[in-house]
Amino acid sequence: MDNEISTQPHGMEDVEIQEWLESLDSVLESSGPEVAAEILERLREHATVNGIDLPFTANTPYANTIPPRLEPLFPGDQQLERRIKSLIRWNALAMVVRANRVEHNIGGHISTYASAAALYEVGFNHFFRARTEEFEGDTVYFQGHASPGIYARAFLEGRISAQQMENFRRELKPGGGLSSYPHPWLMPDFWEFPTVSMGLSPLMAIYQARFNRYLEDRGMKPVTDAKVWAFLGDGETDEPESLGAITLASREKLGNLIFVINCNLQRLDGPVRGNGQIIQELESVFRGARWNVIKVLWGSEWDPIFERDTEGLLVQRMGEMVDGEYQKLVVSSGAYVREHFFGSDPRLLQLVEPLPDEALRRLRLGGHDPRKVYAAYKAAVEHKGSPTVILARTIKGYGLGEAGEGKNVTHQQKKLNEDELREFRSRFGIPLNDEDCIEVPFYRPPEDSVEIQYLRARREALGGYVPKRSIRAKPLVADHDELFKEFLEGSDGREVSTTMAFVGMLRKMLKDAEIGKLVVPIVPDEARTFGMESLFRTAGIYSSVGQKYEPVDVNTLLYYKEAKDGQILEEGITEAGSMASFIAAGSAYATHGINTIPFFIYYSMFGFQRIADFIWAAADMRTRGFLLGGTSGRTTLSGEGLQHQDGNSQILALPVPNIKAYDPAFAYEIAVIIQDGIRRMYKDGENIFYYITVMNEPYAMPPIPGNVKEGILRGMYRFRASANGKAKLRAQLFGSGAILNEVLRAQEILETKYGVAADVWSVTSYKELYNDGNETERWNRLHPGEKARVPYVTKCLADAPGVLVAASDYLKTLPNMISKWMPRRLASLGTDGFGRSEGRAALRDFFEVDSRFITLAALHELLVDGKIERSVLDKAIKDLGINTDKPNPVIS
Ligand SMILES: Cc1ncc(C[n+]2csc(CCOP(=O)(O)OP(=O)(O)O)c2C)c(N)n1
Ligand SMILES: [Mg+2]
Repeated sequence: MDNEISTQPHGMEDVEIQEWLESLDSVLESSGPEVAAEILERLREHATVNGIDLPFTANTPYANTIPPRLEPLFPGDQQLERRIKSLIRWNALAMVVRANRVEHNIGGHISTYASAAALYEVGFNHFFRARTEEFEGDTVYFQGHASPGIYARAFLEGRISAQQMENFRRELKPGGGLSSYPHPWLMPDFWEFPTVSMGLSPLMAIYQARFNRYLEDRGMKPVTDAKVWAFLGDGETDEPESLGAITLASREKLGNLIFVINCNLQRLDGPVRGNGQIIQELESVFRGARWNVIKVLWGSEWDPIFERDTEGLLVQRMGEMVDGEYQKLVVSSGAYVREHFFGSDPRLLQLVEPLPDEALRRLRLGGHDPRKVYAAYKAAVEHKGSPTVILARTIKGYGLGEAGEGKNVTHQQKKLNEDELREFRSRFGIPLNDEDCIEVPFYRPPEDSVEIQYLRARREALGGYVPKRSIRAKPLVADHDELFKEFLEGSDGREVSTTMAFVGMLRKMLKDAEIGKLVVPIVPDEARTFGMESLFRTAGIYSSVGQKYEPVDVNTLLYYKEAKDGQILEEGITEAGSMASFIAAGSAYATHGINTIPFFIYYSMFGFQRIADFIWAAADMRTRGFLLGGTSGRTTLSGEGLQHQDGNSQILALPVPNIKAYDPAFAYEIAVIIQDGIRRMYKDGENIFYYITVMNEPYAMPPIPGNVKEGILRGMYRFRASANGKAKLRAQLFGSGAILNEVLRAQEILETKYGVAADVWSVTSYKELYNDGNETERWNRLHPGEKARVPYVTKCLADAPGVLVAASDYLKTLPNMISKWMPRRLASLGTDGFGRSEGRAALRDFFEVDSRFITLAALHELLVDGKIERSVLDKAIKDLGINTDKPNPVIS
């Protein structure tokens, strides 16, 4: 992209240019901007036809998009709003400074909010509508590092106490504190969206706005003009997720979406684009993606100067400067600005001649001028047919003066010295004397003050307070026994995969009277991989424009049906976008009061491994629903090789505290888990969500063997006991997912060939067992005087004799995690290492998790225990055809 605006056409007289400009002005005056635009477009066409090579630029000049004459009247009391904003600035600063006085290095940010105060205050006073009984409300994603300002406003609103303010970043203090950033997990009545891992919120906001449309198009919520606002940092836009879905927003014509990018030209270490112009760069990217772009660069003080500049020199000069230079101007004196900015051309100097240096220094930027910000917001909410991005120029650390305004260190500034505090106090007119002010007390004017009265009245007019999170959906009531019954009965010998079984359940859920409408199937271009294409026709693929074409496969039964009321979110190849849809759907119980139940099925290797941070955000946000890792299992997915074969995700699910992770082997296990999950999340309102791995290996699904539901849910149950209870040699074998079948084969080999009677356990969730074991240990430690509790694993194995062997399609550490609660030593088999392009049998041999290696492991354990002779093992190795010199899969 080229930031430079071509300024000197060769050989063209200035007067000639002037004439052209004047005629355009007169058209603009007499016929309006549309006609003027039409003429320009025609001129462009005419020029192209005549061989004039017009270079492409998606940029407009470095000026405000909305000219002063089109600015609406500011409807508020500007003086009063400034006073309120100043109080918020003070309290936001105070909470960080105070916190760091008490505990050095507790952190917090002053300069982000300082730069964004006007952007937020105009929103709070005039735009952000609260969620009410009658109206769904606007949805606002606050920039995470601006949280002190949002808290400080809530403090003035009387929603946050002085004690909570005092305990900013000290959440464990008696009486509670405030979380550093927006975390619904930690402050579930306040924050709605976790935004602080930068880049996630812009993408989540896009899919939220899209999901709102989905709900409307499916008749699940009324059509409203509610907006989704997302406040971002300019540095944040370098995260690939930030801009990664902007074309979806324009393609879907999301006029309900507004990005506000706080362009203070700085990030943490220094300038975002010292050698370029981040605003122009973003403008061209967003305009190229067909967004409505509104630049708010210059404050009202600049308007008369622009007016005097009939030659357009000022705009030219502004377009020439790189951000590094602009940043320097911020920290410089008026004389410096005169010399280095206006001094480049005597005609520019003349423009500002009447202004004293001090006035030059105080020429505000657009993002600090509520009138300009108001004009931009109003234009944005009135704009239809495409999303809007507002690029607002501000100063990082605005108002901090010597303490950091515009400086490279400002992001990290957490302390101010006495002089700096006094200066800040004076600049913003905080009614504290010199002595009191250095204590940095929180300041809230009395309830009956004009400030508080005004602030309350504005919020009342907008429906209440923001942000505020509440659960508005009513719990489900049905038990769904009927729905899941058939899946408990087995497949009658028919070979099906657990994926197919799941898709069968999904199909049935979609038809259910209570949850049918609520189910949101989400898939990133893998539906055929999972055998879901039959749902295309029955449930339809959501498309906001329906289907404008006759699909190529229209004559087939399972054609690709797109429909405005389609239920499936076929997101294309974007796991991140699909996850954002999952989050929007899985949190709709709070955002919209609708219990949508998302089922996001994807290639398991591209889940936790690729988009774990979104999953973490979903967890923070108390998202509900089901993630399904398809084609999972390092040796179960054959052929695909290293990048695809997933032996990791069950491990990667461990750190997410509220995710239930299951690796079921049979259809009935999945049915039990999903039915119980729906109950726990949507009837009992638990803040959990599910990760279930499903495989593509077909085998006969057995019927549920008696009373094992509790075991399935708690993580393990005895699937098949040995018939030979009297045998001397005993073993307990643990298997999960598709590897359970290998374990069952090993059970047979051990019994028939080696006289070892083995029981087989299906371990549906090592994570559940691990959590249970730890929880039990902890309780015992904290309650030494009481009867010790017993971990579930220990209870299960109390009467289970013999050696212990576990095999899974994931890392060996998974079974090892629970071995300490087992009565004896555990031998673990797993798939540590890189996958291979191979068939299942070869893969299971390579990773040493097939029935032969399970048999070998059991025999070896018996040998170690002195229960069998070495010769038995030697013979077994030969009989089983095991190559003892084979490469170690972990490191090969
Ligand atoms: C994914 C991620 N990486 C790094 C950080 C650490 N971090 C916090 S704020 C910040 C700079 C923010 O700059 P910008 O987006 O321009 O916001 P500003 O404070 O300037 O408004 C960084 C690097 C983070 N929060 N998230
Ligand atoms: Mg920034």
